[in-house]
Amino acid sequence: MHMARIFLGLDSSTQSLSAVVIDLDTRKVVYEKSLNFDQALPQFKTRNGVLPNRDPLVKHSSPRLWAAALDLIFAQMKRDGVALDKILAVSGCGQQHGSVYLTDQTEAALASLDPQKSLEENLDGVFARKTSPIWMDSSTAKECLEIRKKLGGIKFTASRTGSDTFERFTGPQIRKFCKTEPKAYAQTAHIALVSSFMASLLSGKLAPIDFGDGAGMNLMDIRRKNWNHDALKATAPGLTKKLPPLAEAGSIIGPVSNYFVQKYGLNPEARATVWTGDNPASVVGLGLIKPGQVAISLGTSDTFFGTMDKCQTDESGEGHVFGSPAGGYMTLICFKNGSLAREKIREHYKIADWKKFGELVAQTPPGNHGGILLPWFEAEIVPRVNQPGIHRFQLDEKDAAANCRAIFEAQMLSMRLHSQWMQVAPAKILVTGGAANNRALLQVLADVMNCRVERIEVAKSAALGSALQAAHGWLAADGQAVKWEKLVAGFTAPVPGSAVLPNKAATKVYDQMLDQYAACEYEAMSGPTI
Ligand code: XUL
Repeated sequence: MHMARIFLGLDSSTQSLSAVVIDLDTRKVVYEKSLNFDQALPQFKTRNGVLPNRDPLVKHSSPRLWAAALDLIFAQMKRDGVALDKILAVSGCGQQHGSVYLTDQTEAALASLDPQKSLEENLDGVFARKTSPIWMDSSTAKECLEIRKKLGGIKFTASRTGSDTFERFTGPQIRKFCKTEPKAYAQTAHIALVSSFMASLLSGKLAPIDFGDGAGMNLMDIRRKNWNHDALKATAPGLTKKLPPLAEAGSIIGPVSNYFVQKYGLNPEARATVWTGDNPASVVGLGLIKPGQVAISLGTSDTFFGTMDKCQTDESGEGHVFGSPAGGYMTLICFKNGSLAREKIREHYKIADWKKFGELVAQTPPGNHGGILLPWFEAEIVPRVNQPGIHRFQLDEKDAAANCRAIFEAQMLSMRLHSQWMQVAPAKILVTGGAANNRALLQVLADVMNCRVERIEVAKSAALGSALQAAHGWLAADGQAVKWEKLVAGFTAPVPGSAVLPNKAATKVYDQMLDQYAACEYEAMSGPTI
């Protein structure tokens, strides 16, 4: 009898743990579940997955919470009748940059997880630090400066490690821990990322860190894909011994821990594989496999994802380069003033809804008669703007329609300008997120980027990408290596009929407008708010 080929992908994100089960033969997602940390595990007292802290710059969570959530999601899958005994491999992804500090008792504890106890109980004596700094933490400005200086400035830091130093990145976080809690640092035998910590629980062994999540640490050589000794030295003493090896996402660690077999009926033959970060997993879940493929998420912040075969890094230090689970590289550029900024404009002009917003945009011509609006309601990541401010150039503040067009044109021109360093000319751009439902906005995007745009619906793209990663790793180990493109086909198709094509005349307008926009950015960043 033909055995169904079933794979499990998990996503340990900031606020929840999600599971996606795929059937490779029917090419269907057969199960999806999300477990919200605050609701399911109130004893940890997190708010939106974060522990309360008096210092607004400090954002930590609890590694015990993540372990407890893993127990809960397996119990839930068992209750829901998921065929856990048929799963061939498990992979996953975690919120990037977050770190877990483990004692020298960890290996023994992982190797003998007792199914009679909870995972949390099994981990007594394992944590050298009770809490884990996560990606929302911005308390390491000083450490960022120190590491960047030792590595020779922004350009060198970015070209070696894939990114400039950022406060949320793991290296600066480790340095701060070492400086402020030297005793606990000395007791730390192993440092894991959220992704490798979760993979360690599943495999019952200290798991490697993959090239995707490893690149979010300011510690990995982005080109050679090994630990960069200069970066390690610049960060903290004795780090070489504390980090696990690096490995490809999805590669097999070994069989799943007996704990999950005994307790939840997971297939004893199921393979535990190397996890990655949530953004690298999303790239696979969105179907971005070939070099030059691009997706834009128009969400709370706007995010630009792209794939590259050769490693290009951003000399200005604004964009990040991570390894892609599908081989090659991916970039992530995050624009903080996304839909929240659009919403501020909508509210300011008392526009009833997004449909009306789109109609107003459509009433105005591409290029907006030269009117430009820089919408930095909050300090912006790209370009680096520390001082929030709204800047208008040749734009009448009273003209609601022109302001609606202006904000979105500026956001798209900014994306085009600040993604040029990647040197990729995409054949099409996939768009996701709330604003992707608005055709008038998609037309502006297509025109500014001079590219076909298609909408893609991707709830749980990170967990789906992880399930596909599990399948890829399992097939490769089974001698059935399969091309990524073939693997993702059918799981990640754009919404039929959603294509928007660029308008040649409009594209020409934006080609000319790009320099003017860049000059406005330059002026706004050095000059007064208008
Ligand atoms: C990426 C980043 C976030 C987290 C969210 O650099 O910090 O996207 O990965 O989970």
